[in-house]
Amino acid sequence: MTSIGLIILLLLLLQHSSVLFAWQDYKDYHVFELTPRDANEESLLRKLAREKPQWDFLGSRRRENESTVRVMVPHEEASSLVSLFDSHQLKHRLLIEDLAPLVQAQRAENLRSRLHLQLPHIDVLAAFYTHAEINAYLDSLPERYPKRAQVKQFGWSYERRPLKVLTISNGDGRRNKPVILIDGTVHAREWISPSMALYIIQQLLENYAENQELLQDYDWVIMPVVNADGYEHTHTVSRYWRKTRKPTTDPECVGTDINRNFAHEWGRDAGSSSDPCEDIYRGERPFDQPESQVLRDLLLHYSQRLNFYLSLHSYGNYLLLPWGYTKDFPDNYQDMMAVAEAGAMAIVHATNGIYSYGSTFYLLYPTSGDTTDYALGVANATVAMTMELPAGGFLGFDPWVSHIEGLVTESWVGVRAMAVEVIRRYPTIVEDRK
Ligand code: 0X9
Ligand code: ZN
Repeated sequence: MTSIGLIILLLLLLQHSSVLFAWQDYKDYHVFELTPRDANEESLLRKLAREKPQWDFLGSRRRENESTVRVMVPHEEASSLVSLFDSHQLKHRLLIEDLAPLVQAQRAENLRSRLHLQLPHIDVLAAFYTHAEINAYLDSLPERYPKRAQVKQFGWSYERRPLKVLTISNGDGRRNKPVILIDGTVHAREWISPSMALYIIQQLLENYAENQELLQDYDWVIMPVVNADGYEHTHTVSRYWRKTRKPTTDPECVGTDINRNFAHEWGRDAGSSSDPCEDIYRGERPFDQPESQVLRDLLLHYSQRLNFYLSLHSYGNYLLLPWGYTKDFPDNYQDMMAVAEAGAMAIVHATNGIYSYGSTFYLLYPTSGDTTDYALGVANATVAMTMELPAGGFLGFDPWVSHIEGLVTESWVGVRAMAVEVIRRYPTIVEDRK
């Protein structure tokens, strides 16, 4: 082939990028379930998770009342995994031999559910939506609610997707109210997170009559998708992707964990990784990801009136407070605990759903450079929290469409109760910030 022919072929391939970036079908991916019997085995598992970044340890003990850990591996890794676990006498069993039919079934359900989509209208309970669809919906809101909804673009993702933020008010024209700032989809595969952000938007705009009190003295600022590129990647290429899509120093490994890339106690080894192939890779420098810069700018923009920052993640039924980086507690820990308690109590009354709440370091594991620690430590948030929504589907991150309604309505009870508590405790801007 001539060199011109080769260039044309390359251009054609690029145009049809699906040829280059084919959907990962997870054919013959195995999922093992492990049951650590004591604290030693638990810490051994954590160690193995760090030594084997190519094995996807899906959180340790993350489901409510769960005493097991799940690990996903391609089939060629399965025998070395089994012999390693055997050599440590770790109890394990094969749960799923081939992930492909399940991933395929969900993909089909997702495509089917979007057949009748009439943008910019979306029905939050009826499907999971792409970043572009969510943006189209956000863009339509100021026209429908001219006095109450404002959309602003705060920047671009690495792959040049516009990152949008919605501000909701009650339209009374009063400026400088305190703010509740909520973000979603810092982690790409946690699909219930953008759905939850959208549900909150719908409650505040479309169900205004019932929620007026939440907007009387407060404005709400909502960014449903922070990690736009990663999220798109989970729709088009690889369902269980977590990080961003910016290349790293390692040509083999793409992406940084936005939730380890923030400049508050960034870079501690206990809570993040310097290895670009790991899922908790912190980047080469704080804020070397454009998406982190955008969220940082948003937090700093509102820092003078940021009474409540809430980051929506999944999964695990946790209300996680700072700090993630140290076992010490922040000064206003008890106040934040009272807010978390209001949320957990409201949920247990409504549905029997059980949430644990407390510091990330104690409840979950150490994290360093995450958005919630930054919100409290640098951006002056009065209350800062990560909400780990409940598990869904077979790996926790992948609820079926039919589960969306139960998940978001339950979680709204908690978010609403926490907002009410924040508003009650801090009726105005908190001047005396730490
Ligand atoms: O590890 C994380 O980044 C979060 N969990 S997840 O499974 N969604 O990845 C938890 C971060 C919590 N950090 C703070 N609340 N500080
Ligand atoms: Zn997350």
